[in-house]
Amino acid sequence: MARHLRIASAQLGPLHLADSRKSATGRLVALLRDAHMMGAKFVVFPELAFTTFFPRWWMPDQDEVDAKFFERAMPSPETQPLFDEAKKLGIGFYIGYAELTPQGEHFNTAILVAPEGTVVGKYRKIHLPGHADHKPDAAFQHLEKKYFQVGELGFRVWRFLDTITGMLICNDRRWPEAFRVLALQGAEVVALGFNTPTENLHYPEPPALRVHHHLIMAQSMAFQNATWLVETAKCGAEDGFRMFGHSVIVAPTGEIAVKSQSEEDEVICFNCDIDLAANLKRTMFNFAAHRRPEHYRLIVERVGAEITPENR
Ligand code: ING
Repeated sequence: MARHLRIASAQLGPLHLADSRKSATGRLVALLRDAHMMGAKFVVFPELAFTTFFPRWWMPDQDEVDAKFFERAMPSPETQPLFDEAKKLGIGFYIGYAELTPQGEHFNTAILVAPEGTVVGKYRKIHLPGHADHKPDAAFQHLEKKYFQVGELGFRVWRFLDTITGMLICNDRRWPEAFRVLALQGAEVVALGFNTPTENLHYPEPPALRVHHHLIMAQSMAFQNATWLVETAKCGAEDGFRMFGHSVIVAPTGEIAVKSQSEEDEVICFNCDIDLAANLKRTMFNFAAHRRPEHYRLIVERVGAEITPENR
């Protein structure tokens, strides 16, 4: 009998600078209830789900940034209602937030919370896009390299709701290595929250092309690693700065099972056959039978591309 898990992607519309933790948590609780009515047992929320995407703002006062956007505890009194409701409904969830550790470290973090309300897994974002310097002439900033440290927990998986589940965050989906490390640990489901600007801050890029990239990456990463992939957006115009939606649940076959329609609060849900990947893992993507790591050394040893002298 194939294992099934009804998974929901709980997309969040805009959170503005003026929005409180309390109001954000209230919307997340409402999305959780919607997911429950759809029969979901696992809900994937977005990256940085309790605040606006603050890396778009240059804020030199770190104490102000810490106070306004970072969580010293998760759950905290303001976010506790989400954990209470999930426990009451018997739902496990993934959620992203800005973590400030007791040692003063700053991470873009995601956690896996069991239906009993306990945090069973933590991931700290490794691929931090954007820049650390102020770009005063740019329409907006993308200061993840300023506000966050590179995560040091690695890419890991956990036994979760009778599946092997891994976590990634946003820009990680642009780096195939991240998915492969999870798949090499047996990942069957990958949860990924994202906040992706509609506009490219570096050069003019058609917004439809950015969505195209998002969708082809999701489908190829799910297929090439024979995993379910749930990618959930925080989206819409936050203080006028638009981010795209297109939350998706992608099957190990690479097919989009369901996709969100709006750039607002919206829940999509699918009854995922976790064993759908069995044939792929046994044949086409039987890693043990087909991979040749002895030829992959450059992937680990080299950071940037290098052109050898004879090819210059
Ligand atoms: N956001 C974006 C992402 O990777 C980005 C940043 C967009 C980088 C487009 C490069 C191109 O989807 C986050 N939060 O990583």
